Amino acid sequence: MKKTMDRKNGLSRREALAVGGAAVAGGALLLSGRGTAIAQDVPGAKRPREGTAADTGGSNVNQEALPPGEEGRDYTPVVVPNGTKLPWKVVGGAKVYHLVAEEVEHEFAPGLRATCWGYNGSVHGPLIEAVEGDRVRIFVTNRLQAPTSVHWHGLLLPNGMDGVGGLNQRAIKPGETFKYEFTLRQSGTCMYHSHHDEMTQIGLGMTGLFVIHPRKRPEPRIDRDFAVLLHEWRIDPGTSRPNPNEMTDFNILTMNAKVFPATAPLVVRTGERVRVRIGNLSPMSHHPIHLHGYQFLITETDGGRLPESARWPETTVLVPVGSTRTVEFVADEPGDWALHCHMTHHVMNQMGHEFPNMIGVKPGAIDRKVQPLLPEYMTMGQDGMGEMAEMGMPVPQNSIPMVGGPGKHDYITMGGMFTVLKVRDGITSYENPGWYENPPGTLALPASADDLEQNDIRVRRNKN
Ligand SMILES: [Cu+2]
Repeated sequence: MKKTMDRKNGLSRREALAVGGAAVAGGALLLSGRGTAIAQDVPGAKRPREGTAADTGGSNVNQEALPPGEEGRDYTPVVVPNGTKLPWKVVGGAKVYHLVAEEVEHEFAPGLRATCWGYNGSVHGPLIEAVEGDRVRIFVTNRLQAPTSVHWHGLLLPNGMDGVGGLNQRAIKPGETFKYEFTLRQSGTCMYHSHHDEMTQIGLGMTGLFVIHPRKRPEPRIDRDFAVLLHEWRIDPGTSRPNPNEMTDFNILTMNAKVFPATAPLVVRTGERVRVRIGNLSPMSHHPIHLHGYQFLITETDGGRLPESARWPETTVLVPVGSTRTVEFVADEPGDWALHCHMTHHVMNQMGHEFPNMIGVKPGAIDRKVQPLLPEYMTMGQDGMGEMAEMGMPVPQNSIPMVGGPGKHDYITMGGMFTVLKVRDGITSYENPGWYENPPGTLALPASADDLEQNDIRVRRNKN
C-alpha cells in the first residue's frame, strides 16, 4: 500500500488525518462510492501514485491497474458527431493505442477545405476512450515536418508522462515514435493536445478528447453520451491553410471541426437520459454553449464529477479555453432543438466579420450611381446578412456562405458553432431522422386578420 497523503497537495497533515480511513485505504477506496465522495470534498486526497517499486517499465502492468474495461459491460460508448475514435488492442493487460501526428486535408463544410495538422488522418484527433483503472500505453508517431509532443490534459499521471516539450520530455522529432504509459486513476472528460509550439500546432488542429468512464457504472445510466470539441480558425477565402498566427479575428468556428450546416445532429429518442461533454481547445475564445428547449445540469468539469449538491441548472454553459464541461438532462420534449455558441460572431462563417456595416442603407441611389461604372455592382447587407446567404451569393474560391443552410420552414441563418439536438418518439435508429413535424397547433404561424381583431392588436404598416 502506498502512502497517498504525504504529498503537499494543498492538504496539511492534520487535514489529511481528518479524512481518516480514506487516506489510509488510498487506492483501494478509489473505486468505491465512498472514496469518490471523499475525493470530491478534498481534491487530491486520493491519488495513488505510480512509483518505481511497482513500475518496472517495459510492458509490466502497474499494480494499481485493473483488467481492461470493456465496452457494453463497463460503459456505454461515447458518440462523437462527425468524429472518430482511436482503436485499441490489449497487450500484456494494457490498452495499446497509436496516435500519428500528421498533415490532414480537412473539409469544414462542402466548399471549404484546408490543410490542417491532426492525428490519424483526422481533425481533430480521434477521441480516446478508456475506463478508470485501465493501464494505457499510447504510442505517438510524428509524421510532421516539425517536432511535437502530446500533453494529456486533465489526466493525473507521473510527471514524465505529462508531455510538455522541454519540461517533461524532449520533443518527438519528425519520424520518431514515443511511448507514453500510465494507469488511469480518475474518470471524466479530459483532452489531449500538442504541447510543443502550441500556438502553431493547436492552432492547426492538433487536439482531441480523452474520455475515461468510471469503473463502476453510475445510476441512473446515461443512454446517449455525446462528445463535442470546440475550436476556432482563421482561414482567409482563397487560401489553403489556417493561419495559426491569428490572435483575435477568427472566421471559422467549429464543433468537432465542422461548421453548420455540416455539423451532424445529436439524435435522441424521447425519454432518454442524455449527456453532452463539451471540450474547448480553441486558441483564444471561451464559448457559452446554449441548448434550446431544456434545462440541463452541469455535472462535470475536467476536474471530475461534481457532487450532487454542487450541480446547478442552466441553459447555457460557458466552456473556457482549456476546459471541459459536461451537462446532463432527460430528453422529454421532442423536436429539433438548437445547440450553439451564443457569441453571435461564432455562429457565422467567413466574411461576416470584415463586412462594412450597411444596415439601414437605401441602396437604390448608390446602385444607380455606381452601375454605369460597374454594371455588376449591387449594394449588399442593408438588411443584414441573412438575405445575402439565402440568395446564394457567389463566394470566392475555398470559402463558404456567411451563414446557414435550408431548414424545414425557411432558410436557417446560422453557421459556425451551431448544431441540432433531434429528439424523436419511438425511433429505433439514430440515423438523422430529418426535420421535425410539429403537431397541429404547436407551430408559430402568421396571425390571421381574425386573430388580430379578436385580440385587439393594431398593426401599423412598415415604412417604405
Ligand atoms: Cu463561441
